[in-house]
Amino acid sequence: MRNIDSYTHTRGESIYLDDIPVVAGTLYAACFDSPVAHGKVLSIDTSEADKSAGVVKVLTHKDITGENQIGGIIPDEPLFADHHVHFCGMPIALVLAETDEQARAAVHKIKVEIEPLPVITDPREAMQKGELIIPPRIFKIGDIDTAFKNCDYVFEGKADTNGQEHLYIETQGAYTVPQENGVIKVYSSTQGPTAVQRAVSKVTGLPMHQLEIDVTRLGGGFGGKEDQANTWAALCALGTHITKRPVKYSLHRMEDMRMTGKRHPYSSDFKIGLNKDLKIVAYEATFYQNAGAAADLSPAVMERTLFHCTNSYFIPNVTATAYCCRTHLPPNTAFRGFGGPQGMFVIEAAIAKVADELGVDATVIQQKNLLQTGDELPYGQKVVSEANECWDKTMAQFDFEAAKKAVADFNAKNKLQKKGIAVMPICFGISFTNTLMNQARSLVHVYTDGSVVVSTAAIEMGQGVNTKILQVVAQVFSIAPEKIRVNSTNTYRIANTSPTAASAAADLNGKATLIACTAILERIKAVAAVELNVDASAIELKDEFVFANGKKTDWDWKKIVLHTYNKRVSLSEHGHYSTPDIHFDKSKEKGHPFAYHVYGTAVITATVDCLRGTYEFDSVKLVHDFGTSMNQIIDRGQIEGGLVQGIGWMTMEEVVYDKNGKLRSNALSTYKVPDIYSVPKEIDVQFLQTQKDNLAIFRSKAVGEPPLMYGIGAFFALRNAIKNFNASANPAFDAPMTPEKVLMSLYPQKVKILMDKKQLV
Ligand code: MTE
Ligand code: LUZ
Ligand code: MOS
Repeated sequence: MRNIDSYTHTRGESIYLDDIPVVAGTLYAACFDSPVAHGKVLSIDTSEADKSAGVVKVLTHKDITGENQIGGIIPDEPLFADHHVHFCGMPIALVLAETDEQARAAVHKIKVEIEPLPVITDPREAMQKGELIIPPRIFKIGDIDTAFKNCDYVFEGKADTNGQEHLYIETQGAYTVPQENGVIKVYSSTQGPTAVQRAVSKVTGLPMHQLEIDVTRLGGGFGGKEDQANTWAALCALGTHITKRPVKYSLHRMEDMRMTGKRHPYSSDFKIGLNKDLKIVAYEATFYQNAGAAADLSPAVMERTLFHCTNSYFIPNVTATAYCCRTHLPPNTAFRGFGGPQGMFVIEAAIAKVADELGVDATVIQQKNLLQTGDELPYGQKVVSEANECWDKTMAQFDFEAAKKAVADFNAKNKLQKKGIAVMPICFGISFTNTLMNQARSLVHVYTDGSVVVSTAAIEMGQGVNTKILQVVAQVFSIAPEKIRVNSTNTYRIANTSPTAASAAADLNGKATLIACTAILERIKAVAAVELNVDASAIELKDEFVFANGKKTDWDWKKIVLHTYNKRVSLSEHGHYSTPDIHFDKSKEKGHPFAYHVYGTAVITATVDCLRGTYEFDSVKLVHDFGTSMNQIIDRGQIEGGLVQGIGWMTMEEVVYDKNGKLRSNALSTYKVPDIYSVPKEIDVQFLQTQKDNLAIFRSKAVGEPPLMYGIGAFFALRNAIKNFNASANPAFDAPMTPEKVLMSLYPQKVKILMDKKQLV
């Protein structure tokens, strides 16, 4: 089935936040944000702005009617700077004016005096200065000290990954409209309506029931709107609460890039030990996470790094330590993979290091250490593994040996172009690592004409979750998709929602919808059974007809639905689902936090232009574990999109903050994301259809985040191509591998000469 949004998307008729028709009297908001990363606020002068044309009010921390606090996990993040600023882009004042232009013009008239304080942008420096947001966490299995002593090979190294801008096509924003009795309706471009509701409640001082959050869809979130949509909603709602007028704020791209956090950069150290058979026996990793100026979701992201520090390998002795380091960057936040990719990059770097040192193929080491069913991960969960199935199918399906030979043949024939090939296996845990978040609700109404409306907590952000929810309804009732509408996500219909995140939205909300629909169906069947004088177990609904004992009756869907209503039997249900059997004990760092894991293996081939340092990806061929895919069109789209996003992170996307904490890559002219020309020339996605897990909806498996991690293979394919050009090259494990870095890595001797002469810095 095609994505149900494809018709309005292609016609430009889909409604995003900025498309909502504005109510008369709407005010427009614009932020004055800190130009300084760290400093003491000496004065805020809004007098000129107050007098500016069209300005109704300028808000600062003094105007907050509730608490000046939007921290989600830890209350450490003021909405407005009060006495200090902690990052460039931190809101200091909000102008409310009759038009967008007037609001933005007035922002320039605000004068703020800030006394600069020392700025930290590097997580290792933050750690040395004791700037930790939470105490370090350590995941441990076995005993590395003894294990390292008995290893035949031990290698150490450093591996760094940079941030990543979410670059959702729709920027952040909110629109708040006053209702009667002080209620505020909040339209928000958020993945987490309840997080918005809580933040607005805290900042305004209004109870949660006075706040209706409504979300039709997002033009992309990718984690960037899991927590960070709260700011704009809180700002607008405060404006509405104070002025009693609607307030709208839709960020400009540069505001969005400057003021919001990104994927966390990490700097990490590793030590890896193997025996003669190339079995990894011991692994030690230390992660320095660049959290930015406030906690935001960093502690949870850091936890997921630890959960994924061994990727899809079994390692009996592991100690992994992570530090959540406070710096003066905008608070970094969720981004597809949520810390997992950062952890997985380091183990892949460690394996590449071993390969370099021993002169063996990294793939040999990868393959020998893949997880088997029953293996225990460092956090105590024993896995049901598809790692070997995915690997073996990849090798066979794509004839890896022939591909390797083709690369070698090409390299033998070409001097200035070199190819590299790498294999990237993935293993990603599905469930929120915070167990309590693994719950969802779904509200289903069947109307007397047989049409159905369903509401859940799931936010549609392009990933197709609404289509999957609709498929659940269609399948349970056995009715046509045209009879079903998926409603907007609204906190008056569905309360206490978990964000649409952790790839679990279709699982959790799909299951809740299954429960709700099944309950209604059972009631309809009972009514039909009486009418047809058979046992309820003999009734079936199929293709919009009632079947009794396998025989089609003349009761169609519409007739039986109306009859159920006439019998005063409820055609509505509120279903609740919570993932069974998951738990995690933080005091021991052990448990069974994930419902299941998703696996896959990709082969990535790159060609490097060794004169220019530019590159192309010839192909990415992969076998992915979809469980039993519910929707192959959507799932394929998720694989392709996630993969390209991962390649972008690993290769061309370069977030640059200067040492004063100012974002230099602050627009699309200085921040390069993959476009259609940088997509691999061939992407071949093969489905490993398994049936093992029933913890996801209809035995499918979550698909949203895992494919991003195939992109890590792009880094290693490039690195291999560089080494195929210059065997003495030793490119650092420092992503992204931009063309500049490739060029420098190709000619280390020349770079050294230039550096010595100070012609290159
Ligand atoms: N796909 C699109 N098109 N747009 C998005 O914003 N977000 C990703 C992924 N795929 C995203 C996307 C992220 S970060 C997550 S967690 C999942 O979708 C969330 O949706 P799901 O739980 O329904 O998979
Ligand atoms: N958000 C969250 C997430 O709060 N907990 C998680 O485990 C998670 N995982 C991935 C993405 N977002
Ligand atoms: Mo996705 S990072 O869980 O929003």
